[in-house]
Amino acid sequence: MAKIRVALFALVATFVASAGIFTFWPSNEVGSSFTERLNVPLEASSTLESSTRTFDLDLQSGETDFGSARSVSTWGINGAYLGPTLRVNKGEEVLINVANNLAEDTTMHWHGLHAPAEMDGGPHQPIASGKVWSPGWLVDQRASTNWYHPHLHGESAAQVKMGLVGMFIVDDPAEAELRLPSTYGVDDIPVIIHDAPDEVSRGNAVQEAIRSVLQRGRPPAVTLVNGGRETLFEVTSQAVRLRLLNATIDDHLTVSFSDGREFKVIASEGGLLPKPEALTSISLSPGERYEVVVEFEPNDVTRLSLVKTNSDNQEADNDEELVEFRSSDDLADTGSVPTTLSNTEPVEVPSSTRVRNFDMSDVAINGMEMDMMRIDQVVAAGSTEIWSIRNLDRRTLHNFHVHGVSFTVLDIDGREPPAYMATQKDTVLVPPGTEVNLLVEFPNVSNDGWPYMFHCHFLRHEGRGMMGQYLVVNEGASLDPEDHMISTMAGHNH
Ligand SMILES: [Cu+2]
Repeated sequence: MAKIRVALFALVATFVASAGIFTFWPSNEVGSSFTERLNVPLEASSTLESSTRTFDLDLQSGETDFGSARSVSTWGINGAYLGPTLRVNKGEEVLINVANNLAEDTTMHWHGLHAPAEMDGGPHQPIASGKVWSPGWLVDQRASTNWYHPHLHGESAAQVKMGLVGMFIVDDPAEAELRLPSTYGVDDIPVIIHDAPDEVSRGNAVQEAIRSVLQRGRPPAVTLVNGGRETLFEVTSQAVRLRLLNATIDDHLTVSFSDGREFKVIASEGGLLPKPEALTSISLSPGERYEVVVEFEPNDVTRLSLVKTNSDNQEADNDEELVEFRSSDDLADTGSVPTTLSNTEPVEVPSSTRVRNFDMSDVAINGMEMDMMRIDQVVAAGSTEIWSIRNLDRRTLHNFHVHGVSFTVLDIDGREPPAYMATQKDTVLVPPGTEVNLLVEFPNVSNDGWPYMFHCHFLRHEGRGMMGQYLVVNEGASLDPEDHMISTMAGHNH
């Protein structure tokens, strides 16, 4: 082994000397230089019958050409790669028929949606190959940008990478009244930032050998936006709303524009902020979403730039530009972003609020790795608690995602978070050595027997065990996990 390493180092040294380190792969592996159009996922078709909106999703395998010489095998929803954008109105019942036409079992989780635990699509709702799963619920939450992806225990990272990712947008009248840019695909566009399938990132055999020495088996992910790399978006309006989603497996992203221009953050994961906040860059850990509005002059050009840091807190050796925005000479007037976006009540925390502690370290939470059959926490329906999350690791990045709820970030190491990060989130970064306190409002509806997940959304960690389960039970019922069972233990078959 040592001899092989020496030989490979020699090989690497030769390449470094001749080609300049890191620059020769894998960015040339995947298509173009800002000439191909940015793909905008289609809006999923649906039928509306007596206030039930029904979608049909077909999970399938296929082949996708990422612009290099060969096509690679990919998975998609209603297509070969990625999925259509689901769109529902607050107050509608949604019914989603998810047909698993893959050769493997999977699940489909509605990340950010306040669905009943039994409909949540977590590890307890597997969809066997060849089967259809049809969850339904009343959509009772604010306008917001959410997403859907598989959550099969131990397999989330791999299945997300294959392409099972789509956006899930909730609309409501209050948001519509603001007249924000909202013409889908024209001035309101999903920006799904995600990893290309491993087959693309791996590159050729020589690159693979070099990588295995330099990066100890950690494949550098090729990052795509809506399935493409270095694509072009032709701007036809004075302002464009970008719905940013970090759907990568393991990268903390900092997004900005190549010319440093300012943009306005208008919404976080759970919907509109109280007021817009002007920034020149914004960070998203895996699973996080922000909506931003960026303005253009006629004949204007800028690029969406990314800086990536992986969960080992190593910054990738690049400052990638992924989408070019190029405006025409005659831009539609989109009006300006209102100075007030929503009326969010200031948060009051009663001193009697129950506090639960979650210590994250390595791939465990409170020293325990995920056990499908173990209930970790029990909360009362309609209650509010403080969840205190600590990252005990000295170097590793973690984040914390809670299913079924939105939370307020009370403080990060005792300091107030920036306003855009404070309210209505469902995923938050917990940097090494940091304590983040969340005020979590639990669903009013109990779902005893069916747990919700909480976990690190760096999916490499989640897959190795950094996840736990909580039950929402009727007010007054025992909050002792020992007094409850998971439905699968009671013989439910699903
Ligand atoms: Cu983690």
